[in-house]
Amino acid sequence: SAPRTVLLTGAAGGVGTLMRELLPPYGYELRPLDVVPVQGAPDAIVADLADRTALREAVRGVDAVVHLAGISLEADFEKIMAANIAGTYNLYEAAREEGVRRVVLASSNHAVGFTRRPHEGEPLVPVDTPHRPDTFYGLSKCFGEDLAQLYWDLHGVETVSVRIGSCFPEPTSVRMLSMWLSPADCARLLHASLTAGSVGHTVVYGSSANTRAWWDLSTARALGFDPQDDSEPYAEKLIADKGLPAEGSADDLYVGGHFCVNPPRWPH
Ligand code: 15L
Repeated sequence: SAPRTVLLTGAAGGVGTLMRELLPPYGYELRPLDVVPVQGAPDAIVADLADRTALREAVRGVDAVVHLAGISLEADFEKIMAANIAGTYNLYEAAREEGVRRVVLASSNHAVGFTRRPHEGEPLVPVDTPHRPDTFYGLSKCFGEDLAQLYWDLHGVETVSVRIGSCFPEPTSVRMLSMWLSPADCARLLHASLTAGSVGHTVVYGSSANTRAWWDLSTARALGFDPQDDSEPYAEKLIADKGLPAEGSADDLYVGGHFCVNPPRWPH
């Protein structure tokens, strides 16, 4: 039966805040969790991913987990290890112990960030391209995907790993014309990931139906995802304002763009 009660980790973050608005209309009852208090959600669980007792309580009785929590940019390895590597392990252990059947995992384009980006006429990047992280952050997403595979093979916990492109209200760079996942399409993709029949461990790219897409969306579409947005209406102005990436620059060469040479740093 379709999942109804869903633990949403990282509920105070960028994507989490958008999804708290956009997922309930699909019929979900969200149980928000974050390491900081969640604005406008006084009942949200405030817990660190290091707190295994709290995580076990948090997953108890939910039908599925949408795991967005963790550090979302590059940081010192120790911080990435605690939040994204050990934290994701702790969450999966809690899910296994409490019999949660499915996790939707926020992976990232940065798990394959050093992959060459296709130019016009070249084939799209397939989901089975080898892991090629561009940062410790991207490496932690590779770990999450492999952990998900292990928990499926060993324990029968299902996961859809979503390699999210750039999920913001609007694209704000030329690179995002290719990577943009509109918030509405993100909700569509999470809904498809939560409701599709047997998924085992499935990896999908998360972007809208962008004219300039680099991704192969076929595995996402196979789950029932039908993206409705396209960044193209933003293209003319963004290109006029910022210019196309210089030939041979990171944005020109790699999926991960500037993360490959000058990754933005987590503030804390
Ligand atoms: C990510 O994985 C980051 O979490 C997000 O902040 C964006 O920078 C995005 O990738 C991106 O590549 O645009």
